[in-house]
Amino acid sequence: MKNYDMKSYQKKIKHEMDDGRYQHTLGVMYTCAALAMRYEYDIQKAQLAGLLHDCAKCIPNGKKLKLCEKHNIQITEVERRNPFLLHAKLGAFLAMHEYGVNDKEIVSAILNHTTGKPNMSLLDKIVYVADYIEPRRNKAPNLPEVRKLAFLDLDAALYKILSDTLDYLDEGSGEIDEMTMKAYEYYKAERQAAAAGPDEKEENL
Ligand code: DGI
Ligand code: FE
Ligand code: FE
Repeated sequence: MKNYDMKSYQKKIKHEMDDGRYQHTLGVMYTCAALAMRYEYDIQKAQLAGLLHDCAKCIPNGKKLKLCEKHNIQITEVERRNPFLLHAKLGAFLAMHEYGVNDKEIVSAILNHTTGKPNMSLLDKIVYVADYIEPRRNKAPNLPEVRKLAFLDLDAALYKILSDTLDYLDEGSGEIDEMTMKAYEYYKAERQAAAAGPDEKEENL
């Protein structure tokens, strides 16, 4: 894989965000590296995905909508009502066009880091989980449990985060994006099938 100049990416991204967001970004970057070590993924690629995952986060919401329209990035009804969600799609676009990242796995991980999606790649999962558990995070419920789980069973951690996120949204904290629900349903079914074991799975066919 290509050798990325991490220092210059860090310098560039620092200028695009406030300090709190930059500290979160560094936390995600190093947590991605740790998960990559644990699950045998390319460490540098995981770090770069973590470093860039929120590159569009600090763009004001009105500008996010305008930039998506300008670059023909599809905006769903839910995204129009909750423009912050667009920082994932816009971030993936900017990673390619502003940061010159062509690696499809990195772009996909940025694209899917907020809602998740069905059938995520290993890097998608690493970034999604790292974003939730990085050291500076302190609001989510069950953080100590999810942090430990992330290093024991990545899919179990992913499912727990999806489930806790939906609970949080259900309490009235936000409108549920279709992709968040699809991701949750997909991993719920996958975990049920795995728990049932191969025999029962065939019986259910
Ligand atoms: O950008 P970050 O804050 O680091 O993290 P993120 O991109 O994962 O965004 C986290 C927020 O996104 C968190 O408050 C939960 C929210 N979220 C995830 N899925 C959905 C959602 N918000 C809404 N309204 N709908 C969703 O489906
Ligand atoms: Fe984000
Ligand atoms: Fe983030």
